[in-house]
Amino acid sequence: MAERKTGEAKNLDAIVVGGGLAGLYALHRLHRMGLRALILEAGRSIGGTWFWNRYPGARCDVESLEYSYSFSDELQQEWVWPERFAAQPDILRYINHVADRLALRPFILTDARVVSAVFDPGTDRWTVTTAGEVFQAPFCIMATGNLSLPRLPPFRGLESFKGNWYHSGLWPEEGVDFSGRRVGVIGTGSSGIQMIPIIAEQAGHLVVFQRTANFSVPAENRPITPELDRSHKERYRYWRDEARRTPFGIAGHPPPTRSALEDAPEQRARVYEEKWGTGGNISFLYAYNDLLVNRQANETAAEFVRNKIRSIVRDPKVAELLMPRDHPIGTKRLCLDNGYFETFNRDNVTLVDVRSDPIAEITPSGLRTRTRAFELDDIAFATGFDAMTGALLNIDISVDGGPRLGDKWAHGPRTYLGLMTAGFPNLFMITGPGSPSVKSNMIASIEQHVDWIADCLRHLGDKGLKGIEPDEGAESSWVEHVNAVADATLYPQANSWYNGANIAGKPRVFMPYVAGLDKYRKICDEVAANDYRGFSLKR
Ligand code: N01
Repeated sequence: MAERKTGEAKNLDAIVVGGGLAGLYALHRLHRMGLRALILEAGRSIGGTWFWNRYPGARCDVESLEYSYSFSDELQQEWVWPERFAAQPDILRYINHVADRLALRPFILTDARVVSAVFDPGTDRWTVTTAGEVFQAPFCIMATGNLSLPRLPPFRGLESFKGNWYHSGLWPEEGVDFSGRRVGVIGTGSSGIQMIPIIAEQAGHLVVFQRTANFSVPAENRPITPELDRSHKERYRYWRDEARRTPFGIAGHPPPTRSALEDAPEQRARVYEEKWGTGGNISFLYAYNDLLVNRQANETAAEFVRNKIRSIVRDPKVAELLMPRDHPIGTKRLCLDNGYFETFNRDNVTLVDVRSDPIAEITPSGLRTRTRAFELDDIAFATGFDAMTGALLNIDISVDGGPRLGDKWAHGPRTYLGLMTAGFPNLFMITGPGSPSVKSNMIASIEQHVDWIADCLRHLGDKGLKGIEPDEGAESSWVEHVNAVADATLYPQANSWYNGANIAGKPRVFMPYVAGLDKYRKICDEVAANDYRGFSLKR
């Protein structure tokens, strides 16, 4: 059944904003509790991130057998993942399968971008408005995603460009054929690094505009054999339990016990070589236990990757440009690639350093840096997202006669547990800033948050309570704690979207909680068990 448009049932028990992996599971949990809930989704269809990010080579950097819902044994048993790291079309197929299996579609409104959400303290209800419709419910759950507001740098002249341009996060559904064309890719984050090798194979010529070199390790992607599928499924409960006990919510990677500085250089090289051959970013960063907290230890891993780049890329000048030197490895999302560095050995690929020679403007026929002009038929922007807060603040969220979220967060997001923010009763965020979110297996974090929120709503219902809101004091302590945990690591040493550094003028605040999903889950459970410590419950 297609997602339906409906004019009925505008009064609900809960409104869920966003029809990605978070929104779909939230809807399912709320239905199971007998609540009337609806998803409002901006896209033409469901899938969230996996609906929009269709650029060539888009795939997940968490293994498929881990990056999937764990709440239903039926689902995890019946679904067959073709590859170790799932490609975007397979993940989107999975999401659609889940929506059908759980009969969610009649409760999803698509093409319904939410523009505002206003809480009325008199009636304890949220009024949520799309371009054409109004919905009301006592609870509003923001499942808007962490990387869902694409960011296009304000390049002069884009409107004059006669060719086609695309953003990785708004890729056309019908795909793009770059065969024989002159293509420019701007950006070398995860999205750029995934699309560049594939576009290079199609394009007549590809120019990669790199401002900051990025670390990347091989995915070592491969088909999942029927034997692996079977053996993993026989022990799925065991793997899921193990994942719950890990900081990333991902099983199969025993935590390291040694410091990188304990090993002699030859032994360290062997360890890194083995990790490089295994593939995967967790595997690599789990080579030693201090890579993300000790700069000297980190440098040993960084230099190993630089040496790999040296050995792969034939032109030493190009290799030098591709070597990251401005941040510790792993403090930006460590990219996973399929032949990224090898791509720069192709005759039809040119690397341009737009750090030393910045992009001045887009021209009708291409792009001009300060010193050179490039003729291009197509430009692909892999320039990232207004992460963590962008999608939330894109909605005008306020309390009638009270604060606006945009004003409250003017100096950076403030939340208690990344779940709620003081002054905004009954407004939940799934994987909000201040929670492990992007520093964990997103699906594991989504499930943990949705379960916590669903249990909270059940508690409120059972006790006849009208609402819940964090206390300012608890929120301030949490914000301090999130910062203190980050400050004890190397993460703040990178300019990244984790701390808003990718957006001019965005407050510089480290947003994910990096103590680990295992520790965080315990904290959330203790808060709930202690009568929602740090929250005020309203009669
Ligand atoms: O975005 P990014 P992304 N001129 O912000 C450059 C997830 N994800 O879409 O570093 C020139 O990382 C910018 O340069 P600089 C994953 O969590 C996951 O690639 O700011 N260049 C940078 O190179 C990831 O971390 C998967 O100097 C400009 C790039 O654009 C997150 O999404 C796949 C520029 C942006 O990199 C975001 O990744 C894809 C300018 N004016 C994404 N402005 C997987 O699961 C920006 N840049 C594998």
